[in-house]
Amino acid sequence: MAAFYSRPADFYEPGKETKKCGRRSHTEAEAGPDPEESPYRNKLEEMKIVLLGERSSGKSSTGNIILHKEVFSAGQDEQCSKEVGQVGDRQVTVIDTPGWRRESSCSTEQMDREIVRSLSLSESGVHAVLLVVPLDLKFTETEKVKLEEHVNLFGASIWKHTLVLFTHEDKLPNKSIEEHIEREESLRWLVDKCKNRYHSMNNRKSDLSQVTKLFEKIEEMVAANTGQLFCPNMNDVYQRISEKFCRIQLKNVLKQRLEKEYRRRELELMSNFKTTLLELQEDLNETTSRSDTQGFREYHTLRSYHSVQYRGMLHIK
Ligand SMILES: Nc1nc2c(ncn2[C@@H]2O[C@H](COP(=O)(O)OP(=O)(O)O)[C@@H](O)[C@H]2O)c(=O)[nH]1
Ligand SMILES: [Mg+2]
Repeated sequence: MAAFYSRPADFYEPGKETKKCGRRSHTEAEAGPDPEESPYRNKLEEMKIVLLGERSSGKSSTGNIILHKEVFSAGQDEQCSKEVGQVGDRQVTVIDTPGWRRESSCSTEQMDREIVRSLSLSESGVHAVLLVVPLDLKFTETEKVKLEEHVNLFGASIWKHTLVLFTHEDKLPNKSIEEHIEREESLRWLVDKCKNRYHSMNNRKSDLSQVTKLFEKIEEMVAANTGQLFCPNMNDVYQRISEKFCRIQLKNVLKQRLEKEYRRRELELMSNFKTTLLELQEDLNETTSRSDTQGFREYHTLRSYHSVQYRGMLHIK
C-alpha cells in the first residue's frame, strides 16, 4: 500500500456537484435542512472521525483505508488509538476503538469505559461517528440491542452525527446494499435511526473513490448539523456506564436470590412430599396388617365350619 494518499481525480471539491447517498428520499424532511442549500456546506479542511462497532467488524481496516496508511493494527486491540493524516488537502483524524464483544456477558465496565474514552481523545469533538457494521455477518435483533445499548451511552444526540459504515462489501456479490438493507429488519431500523446515512466499503480494495464518497456524506451530515461537532459531556457518559453496570449487578443479585429461593422451595416441597409419602406408606402397612389378622380369623372360622360339615356328612362323631 502506498505510504500516503495523493489526491484522486474524483476527489470532492467545493462547488462541485455531489451525489446524494442512496436511500435519502423518504426521511429527507426529517433529516433537517437540505445540506446542499446549507451555508455550512463547505469543504471541511479538517475532519475528525471516530469508529465504533463490534469487535472484528472492520474498524481498524476502515481507519487504514481512510488514512491510506497501515496505522491501526488488525486483531484484538484493547485500547483506543488516534491517528492523523493528510488526505488530499485536508487533515483527517481517525480515532479507532476496541469495540464491544459479540457476547454481552463478556462485556465489562472497564471495556465500556475504554470505548467511550475515544471521545476524550478529541477535545473539540468529532465531525462524524462511523458505526461499523460488517456485511458478512447477520445483523440480528441481538446485535441491534447491543449496538443501541453501547451507542446510547454517549447520549441520544449522538445519532445526529452518526453514519452507518458497512464493511465487507465484497461479500455481497449478488445483491445491492439497498436490497440487503431492505431484507433485514434490524438493518432497516439502524439506517432509519441514522436518517438514511450510510456508506459501504470494501477494505480489501484500495479504492480511493470510496473514501471520497464517504467524506462527501460526512460533509452533508455536518452541514445538516449546522457545522456542529459531536462533543458529549464525558461526566454524563461515564455516569451512564456506572448506572448500566449497577443495573446489571442488581439484576444478577436478584437472579441469584430468586434461584436460591427457588431451590429452597423445591427442597421444601420434596421434603413435604417425602413425609406425606411415608405417612401414606405407614397407613397402608397398618391397613394391610389389620386386614391380614381379620383374614386369618375368617379363614379359621370358615375352616372349622367346613370341617364340621364334612364330618357331619361322614357321620363321624
Ligand atoms: N473481505 C473483507 N475483509 C475485511 C474487510 N474489512 C475488514 N476485513 C477483515 O476483517 C478482519 C477484522 O478487521 P479489523 O479491521 O481488525 O476489525 P476491528 O476489530 O473492528 O478493528 C480482518 O481480518 C480484516 O482483514 C472488508 O471490507 N472485506
Ligand atoms: Mg481493531
